[in-house]
Amino acid sequence: MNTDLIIQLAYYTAAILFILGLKRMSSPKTATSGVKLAGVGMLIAIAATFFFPAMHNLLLILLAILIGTIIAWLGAKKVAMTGMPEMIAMYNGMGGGAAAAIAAIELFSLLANSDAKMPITTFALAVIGALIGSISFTGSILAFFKLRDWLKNVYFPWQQVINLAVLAFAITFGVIFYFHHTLPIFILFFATSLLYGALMTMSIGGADMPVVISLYNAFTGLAVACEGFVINNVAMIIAGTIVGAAGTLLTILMAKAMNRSLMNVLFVRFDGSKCCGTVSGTTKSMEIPDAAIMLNYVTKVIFVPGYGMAVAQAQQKVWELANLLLEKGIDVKFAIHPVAGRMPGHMNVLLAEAGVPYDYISDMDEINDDFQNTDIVIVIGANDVVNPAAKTDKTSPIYGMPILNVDQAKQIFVIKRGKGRGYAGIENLLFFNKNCHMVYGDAKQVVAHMIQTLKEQK
Ligand code: TAP
Repeated sequence: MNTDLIIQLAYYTAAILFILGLKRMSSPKTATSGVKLAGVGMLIAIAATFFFPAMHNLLLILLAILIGTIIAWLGAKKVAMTGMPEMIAMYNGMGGGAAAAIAAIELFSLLANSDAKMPITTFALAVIGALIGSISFTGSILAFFKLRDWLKNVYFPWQQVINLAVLAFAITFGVIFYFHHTLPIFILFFATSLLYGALMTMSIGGADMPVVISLYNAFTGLAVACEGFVINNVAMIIAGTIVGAAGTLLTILMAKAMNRSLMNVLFVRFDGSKCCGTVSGTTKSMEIPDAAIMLNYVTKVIFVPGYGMAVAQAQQKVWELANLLLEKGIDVKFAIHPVAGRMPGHMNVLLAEAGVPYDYISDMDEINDDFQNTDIVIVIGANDVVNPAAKTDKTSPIYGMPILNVDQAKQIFVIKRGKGRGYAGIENLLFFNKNCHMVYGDAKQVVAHMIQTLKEQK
């Protein structure tokens, strides 16, 4: 068998593993094996690359792989669940940057060798991949800094017009480069492309950042697919297309779950502090033991986890409390909103980590009609996803976002540390409901205290 055939077979095997892996990632039950399958696919694709006859600089490549592996391994081991979006943003940026770097080398070869020719379609794909990859690179890195709170939103006059002008310059320099292979045009093209990525992300903030990261994920996939065509690499074309399609679908789904259009996410300033009608009434608080004792007299309880549960790492304790209720014959369920937490599937991952069986977990659409027949809903560190303002307050930035109908339950306990607002930065009308009681404290400590109270009563 010749080497080329071996490489192509390996690439197709890798592509099949990517597709099967992605399919398995769509359910929490099979997600772990899906990640492993895709990882094996990536390993095969990398190994196959070494068989290219023209491959040289092997030592440098191996060194780069070693450094990358160590950094990624240590980073992934250390990262907290709450830091996952930042990590995804960083890896995304690296993918976009790598695609742009491939394009830079291909385009630079036109500069370095005046006899070199590139068909117009290949050139166009190289330039498009370079543009999208560069945008994803700087955009994702800025997103990383913003999620870390190292950078605030930046606004300036005529922002959108200036941003679009920079994008128009980048495209123009890309076109000019086809006719004039000169170093200044080459540099201007990449500089404006990279600048646009940074400018585009500067003003996006608040609840929109994870949607933008998902969009950059799609961009990275597209850039990789474009460069796959340029260097004739099947694995890059297939993997890039899959990532591009999956990222696009995820972006649309997330925007929909937050009731924001993509245009709105990208071009309209999200500012929760400047909105919403005034809230009348007061909130009522309840002592932890009192809340725990009330759980003895109910038949149905729904837990609603949110970002605060992730911060407190309370998932094990919550499952322990749920088990105590199950032992008492109480019907227990967990309700998950599609954008609870800070990334898609955030709550599913935490509950799976705590060992909560999938049968106890319901999606919003499945469970939303059940709240009205529920005795007590325990909201653990969730805020925006249970805010009835989404249904009633037209001035609210989350108006129209589907929420969990927690307000319809007979009794609601909200566990949170204090008066902190949710990601959208707005007041929560639920907390002022007559059937709602605030149980203040760190989620893990509150739930532990509830468990202790229930056990002492036995
Ligand atoms: P949030 O609305 O962000 O509310 C989290 C609440 O947890 C806060 O009000 C906070 O109040 C409380 N909290 C923080 N640490 C806590 C702790 N240690 N113990 C107890 N409570 C704690 O959370 P959510 O309801 O999950 O909503 C998610 C938000 O993120 C939505 O606005 C959504 O649009 C946005 N978002 C999510 C995604 C994805 S994909 N998940 C993507 C984009 C945007 P205290 O400070 O008072 O404790």
